[in-house]
Amino acid sequence: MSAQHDPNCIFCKIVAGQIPSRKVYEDEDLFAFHDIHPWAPVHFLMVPKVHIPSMAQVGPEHERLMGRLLTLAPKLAMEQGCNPYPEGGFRIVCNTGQEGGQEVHHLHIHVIGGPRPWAKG
Ligand code: D5M
Repeated sequence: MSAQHDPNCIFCKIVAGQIPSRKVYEDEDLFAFHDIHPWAPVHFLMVPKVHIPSMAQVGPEHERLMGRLLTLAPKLAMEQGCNPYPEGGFRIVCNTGQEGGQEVHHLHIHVIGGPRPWAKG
């Protein structure tokens, strides 16, 4: 792992293939995989490959990366079985910090959808 990765981070290990995941998507900057504890019919996570602890550390140098992340999310949501807007749709959640409910400190967005009711939210 390079300096841009944290050897103790579980999501860095997933990106590096050191921990198995159910991969949804991968390119040079981004990685997406199914959440291990889904609370909706569609529930996957999208992460930048580079280790950024949370949204709180995002800066101007990440504008393109964050733009790509959010632009890709709707496409993957549809591919993963979310129904089309407006009857369908999806939810994007980005827990940030302890009070934001963040458990894994590698920036990630949850993309959640499918027919309701969901287990949570
Ligand atoms: O949520 C972190 C999310 O990460 C939580 O929904 C479980 C998920 N998780 C944790 N470990 C794994 C592995 N190994 N594979 C897939 N998903 C995982 P947050 O509270 O936003 O930090």
